[in-house]
Amino acid sequence: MLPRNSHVRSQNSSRALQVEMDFEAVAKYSKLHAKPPGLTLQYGTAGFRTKAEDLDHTMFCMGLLAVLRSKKKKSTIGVMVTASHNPEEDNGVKLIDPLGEMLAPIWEEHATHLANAEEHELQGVLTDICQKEAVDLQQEAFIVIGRDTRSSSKKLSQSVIDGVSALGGQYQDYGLVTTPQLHYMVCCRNTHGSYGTATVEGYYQKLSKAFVELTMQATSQRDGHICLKVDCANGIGALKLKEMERYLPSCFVIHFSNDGTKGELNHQCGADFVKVHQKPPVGLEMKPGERCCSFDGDADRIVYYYNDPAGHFHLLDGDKIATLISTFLKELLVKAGQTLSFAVIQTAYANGSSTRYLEETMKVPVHCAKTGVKHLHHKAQEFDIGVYFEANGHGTVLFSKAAEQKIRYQAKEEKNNQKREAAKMLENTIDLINQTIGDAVSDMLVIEAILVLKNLTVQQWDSMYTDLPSRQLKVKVADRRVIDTTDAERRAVTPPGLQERIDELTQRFKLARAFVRPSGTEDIVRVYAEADTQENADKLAHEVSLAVYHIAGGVGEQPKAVV
Ligand code: 16G
Ligand code: MG
Repeated sequence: MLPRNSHVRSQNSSRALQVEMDFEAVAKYSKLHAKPPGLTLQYGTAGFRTKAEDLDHTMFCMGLLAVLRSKKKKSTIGVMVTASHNPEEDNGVKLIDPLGEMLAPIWEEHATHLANAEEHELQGVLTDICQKEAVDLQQEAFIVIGRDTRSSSKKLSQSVIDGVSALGGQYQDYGLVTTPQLHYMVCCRNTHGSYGTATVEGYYQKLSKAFVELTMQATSQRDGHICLKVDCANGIGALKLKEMERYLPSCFVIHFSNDGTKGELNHQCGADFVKVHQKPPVGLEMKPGERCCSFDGDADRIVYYYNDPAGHFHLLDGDKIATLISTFLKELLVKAGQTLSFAVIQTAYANGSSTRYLEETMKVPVHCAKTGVKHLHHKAQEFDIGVYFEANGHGTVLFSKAAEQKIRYQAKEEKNNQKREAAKMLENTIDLINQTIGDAVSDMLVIEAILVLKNLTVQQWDSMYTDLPSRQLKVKVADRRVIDTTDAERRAVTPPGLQERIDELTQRFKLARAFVRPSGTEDIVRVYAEADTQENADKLAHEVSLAVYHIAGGVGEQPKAVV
């Protein structure tokens, strides 16, 4: 219950806030970043995302909000300007919390509130956030800002800076960086350097040192060099991987495709394109057996692939990556004699074969989380070692503080040579992986190191298990919120009758599974289906799409069969 004088108190504190917050500056700057009439946006799974031309005001507001968040947490906060794998004309923004995590959910609500406030409401909303969150306005604020290579990003990041300045925050603009690099900077700054040095050089040095030390322990280095083709989606990953190349051993040969010198960002290339279309990107020539990978537009996702001698395309997605990394870590834990809790976190999109392989062959506990990094990250924190990957190639490994300490201690003090070596490899893996968020560059180095250490070809890695054929489709409905899900999005609770219909359809196929969920980034419903053959997966996906269309208020043309 509220104290009897709470009303009076809040009026007083509101007056005090007005004295301390420079509303005049906010009003002055905000006129320069006017809100487009009628625009309402929601801070979704990965922040705000829409057409770049509509985002100036939202960026300004996120600058303001970052200052309040920084004051509240007494820490550096990050603001990244990117729309990841979306087309060039889109853009987006997300805030990064103190340890490099995604923004806390309650602040996502504040973000939505603030961004949608009309000019005359801005002051009230800011005051309201400060009161609800007990923000100490005397506290200093520090913001780090980064952006991707989109033509709109520079100007939009300036709008963020205006927001930061309007509330008197200090900032450092890191300019062009990958999303995971900015997450890394935030974490470094808030751990006073213990996570690493908060510069791009610091990032390259940390990762390359760990990579060199880890691969040095390889006994059989194939023919001595690592050769990899990388599709950079014509995005920031190209710039940054090129910068990093000189920190890597010369035996690591990278062939760049879609490096931004010719093609358009994310257009027929990049991790999302390759995963969704299950085919190689344009602009990348593949000889049979050649190991290739694709980053997405802001380099926080990666998928691998190759062509077999018969010319068939094989995709190694986030599930295959999680399996490779988990196998490697589990073997090392056994060698080191460490008994740490270990789990893999997937989403409903994980291929059924991967889950079966992890649980039945590798005897690893698997958990299913809702789509979106924050959900997987959160679950992974419950274990000493939590490997999380979305099938789309976004993922990383989290080590608890206690696990990290145990491993580092053993790597130094262990008397038994074999155990000590295993602990050292675990230690290098900890340093190589970007624990703040999925990171295409870091994940790529982890994968390449494992393949060298285990002396595996990409085909051998692929043959760990065989994916069930799958299909993803989109359905347009009048209001996607009519679909509500449960059980980590694997079952629909509304609209009535939809889940029953999906169950009925699924039963008609062998090894089949299907689910639907409203997208968090687009105004559509997503459909996923897998079955024993591609034909059946396609059929099931189509049937389920029709069910969504008819039961959940489909608009436009009825979904067509997959051809
Ligand atoms: C965002 C999420 C990604 C998720 C995707 C799903 C982050 C940083 N990114 O890109 O994890 O897979 O949304 O999109 O959380 P959807 O809701 O449109 O299917
Ligand atoms: Mg991305």
